[in-house]
Amino acid sequence: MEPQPYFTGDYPELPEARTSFEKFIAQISDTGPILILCDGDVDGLGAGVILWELLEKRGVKASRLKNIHAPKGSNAFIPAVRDRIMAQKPAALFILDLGITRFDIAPGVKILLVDHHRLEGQPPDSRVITGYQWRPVPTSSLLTFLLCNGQDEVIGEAWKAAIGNLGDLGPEHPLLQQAVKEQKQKYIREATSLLNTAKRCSDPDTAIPAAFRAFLEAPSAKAVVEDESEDLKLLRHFKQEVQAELNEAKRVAPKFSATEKVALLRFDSPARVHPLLAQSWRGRLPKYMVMAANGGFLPGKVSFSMRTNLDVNLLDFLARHGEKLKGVENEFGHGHDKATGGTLSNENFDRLLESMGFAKENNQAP
Ligand SMILES: [Mn+2]
Repeated sequence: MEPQPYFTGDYPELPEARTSFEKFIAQISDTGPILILCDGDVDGLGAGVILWELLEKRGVKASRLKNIHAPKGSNAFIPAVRDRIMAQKPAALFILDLGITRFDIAPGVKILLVDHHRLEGQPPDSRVITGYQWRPVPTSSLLTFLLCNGQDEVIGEAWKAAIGNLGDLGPEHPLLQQAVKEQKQKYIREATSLLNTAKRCSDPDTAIPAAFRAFLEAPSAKAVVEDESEDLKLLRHFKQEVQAELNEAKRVAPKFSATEKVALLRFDSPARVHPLLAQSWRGRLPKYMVMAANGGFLPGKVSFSMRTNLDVNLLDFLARHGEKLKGVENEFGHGHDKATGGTLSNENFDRLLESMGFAKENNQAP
């Protein structure tokens, strides 16, 4: 997402969204697990820990709360995630920062989705609160914080919202700004970078739960940066891995489409560095859509990210070129107008590149 202009007021949409949020909370039964399924980047983690804190403040026992994530490289809206959810027999399910599709992710369960990506339908009988059409578009962390903080109950967690918001380059907000000042910008930045490692490293299935625990328990941004818990030590190890993988990927030279304004960076890494690589090339190639394509993240697949400074809608662009691909619903072209990506089989990725005007020999990492 683009950095956004300073935002001084509250959203006109917020009162109605808060009413909807409170209605959902009020109808959760007194027993049974409450699941928080959130994205593993800092925006998703921030939203998840703030919601957790609010529920605890409202008297929900921590033993009822469970945090879950989608497996490495996968979308949340898949049968494997549904099976994990249903096995818990939850009283309620929150889905945060994961996009919203019509997939029936938890039949019969009370579901609230909080998000800021483009809406693609919604699960049957679910409740949706999305900021996709709010201006400026809030991140999921900011939106969740605003929903939870109607009565100042999570004001002490504002710094966590600030970290999530920074991770997704969300709009500035006075309450978050204040928290950043109190916590010191330096620690906010370093904590953001460390926690963001969880989804980017080669083993997010281990690292994301560690990051969620560390973030939930941390008394301050400084503690995230300096404390020596096992979870934080693990994250620091992964941070070094991601840095090394990114440095390696940065050595790849771009190739250019014969028919579209697309620059391709094709490489192989076990870490999720393709979004970072696309972002780092976007400013250097302002007249192109940048596509960073990683064949080493998932076996037999290519994971890619697209970013651009051009005045084009990448979601529409991908949808146009993806028309001829088979069996790829849910695997690509989600997210934001200027920041998207996906995962395709090697065969489908070849077809996509061909459609975009790349010769076949470009489809492998150098
Ligand atoms: Mn987000």
